[in-house]
Amino acid sequence: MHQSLLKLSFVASAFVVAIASTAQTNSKNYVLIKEGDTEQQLIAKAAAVTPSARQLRWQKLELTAFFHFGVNTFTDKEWGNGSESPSIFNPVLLDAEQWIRTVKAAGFKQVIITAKHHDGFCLWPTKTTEHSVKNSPWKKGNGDVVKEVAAACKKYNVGFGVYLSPWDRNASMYGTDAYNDFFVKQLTELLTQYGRVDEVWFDGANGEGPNGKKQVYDFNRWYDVIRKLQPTATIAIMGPDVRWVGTESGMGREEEWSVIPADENMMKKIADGSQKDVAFAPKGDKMQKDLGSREKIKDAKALVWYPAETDVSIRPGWFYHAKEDDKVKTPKTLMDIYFSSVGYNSVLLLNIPPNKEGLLSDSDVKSLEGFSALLNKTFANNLAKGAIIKCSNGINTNALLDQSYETFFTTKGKDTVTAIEFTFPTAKTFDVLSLQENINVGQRVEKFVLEYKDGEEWKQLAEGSTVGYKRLLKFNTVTTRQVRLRILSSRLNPTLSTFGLYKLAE
Ligand code: FUL
Repeated sequence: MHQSLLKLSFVASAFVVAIASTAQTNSKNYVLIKEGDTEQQLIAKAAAVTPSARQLRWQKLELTAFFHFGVNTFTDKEWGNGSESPSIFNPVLLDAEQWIRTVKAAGFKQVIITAKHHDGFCLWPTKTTEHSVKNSPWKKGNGDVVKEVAAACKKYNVGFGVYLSPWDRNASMYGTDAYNDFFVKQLTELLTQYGRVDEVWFDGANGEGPNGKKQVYDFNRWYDVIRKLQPTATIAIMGPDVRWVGTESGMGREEEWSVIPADENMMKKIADGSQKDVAFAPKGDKMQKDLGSREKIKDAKALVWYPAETDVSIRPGWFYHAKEDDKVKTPKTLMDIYFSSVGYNSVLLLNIPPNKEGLLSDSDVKSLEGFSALLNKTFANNLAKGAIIKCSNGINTNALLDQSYETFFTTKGKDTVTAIEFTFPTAKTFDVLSLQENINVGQRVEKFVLEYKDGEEWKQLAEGSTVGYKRLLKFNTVTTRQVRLRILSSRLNPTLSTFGLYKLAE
């Protein structure tokens, strides 16, 4: 089955819950909707759901990197079947510092290494199986890829995460209860031997075991282990903190709500108070165009903060294949992906697969350099800086241009609509709008338009629905001395932390 379909079918299957922390404030990352709540009450509740501390930290990273590396790198495959000999794994020049230096220079704040992919081969010398680096010729069996990546992350102050595939095509006990114990042991090793772990990534692929049975994964138990051993780590995809955006192309959704309905099982746990701070990985189709609009939440029994992560590879495959050296995405394509992921209220997880030598290849490094040059050039200078701002019902309008995320604009009274006018000292030329809501107080904006003054007339430049942590819009280049942002609909008073206008770098 196609990987995405596998992931989807698993997402659709029933599974539940984990324990999460609350945000620093009294607000929570979930809320129960009571029978009899009016639409207004429901919308007010939705607007007050906020990210947990770990979700907030993760969202602010914006750019994270994936390293798919393992036996597939040597067999030229995407999925191994578990019968690969450890003797094929020999990345003689492996230099994790080169990986981390490269991605850090390109603006990435956190990385995730495939400690074990579906083939079951472990990149660390685990005690749980012989199928690992300890039986490979690399460093005469004394190597540990996970350790080298963790150490490089620490050295360069980059976040460190692990991908541990639930699906294991090598483990003989796969398909039985014993596999869950085996998995807990593997998790425990990863979460106790390498210092702080910032993200744990569980994929949705769930194949047949050797006994013909599908494994029932004990996710709740695994989540408990993670919360206990690494309480600040986000659990992604098949986990409660971070949701798969629903594509593997780098294309998020334009209307991206981080607050979405929770399902019935989750609600029960909220309602009976069996856990103090709960968060859930809701089941259901995550590929729909809209997951959290008024229409989508109107019958919800509970709502949860569950933000989207957009995973995509810099190459056609997830693993390195020499034949794809000339198919590395260009800096321009990576910029487009930045706009359709980070710019769509999501975090980008870009995969850059190390090659057989254990290095990031020249073509990937060049492309990343080109991407970060475009990114830095585009966003170096906010052209709205120095504007005179007018807003008849605004509070703290100066916060829009003060470059701080924490300070924010909002509206007076109970106003949910507003118009903010910016007049520049001289005409400015731009084609990008950047908006950020202050998600510390929730996600609220539902509809906005940007207009510019052409003579005496206001003309529309761009329009959008959600903003969230970050919303970027491109439009035809315009030169003007005045723009106006109109917020046409919002759940409670809208907030904005930043307002930016930029010119796309070529
Ligand atoms: C998929 C996996 O099957 C792929 O091999 C890859 O790891 C990707 C990120 O997730 O579902």
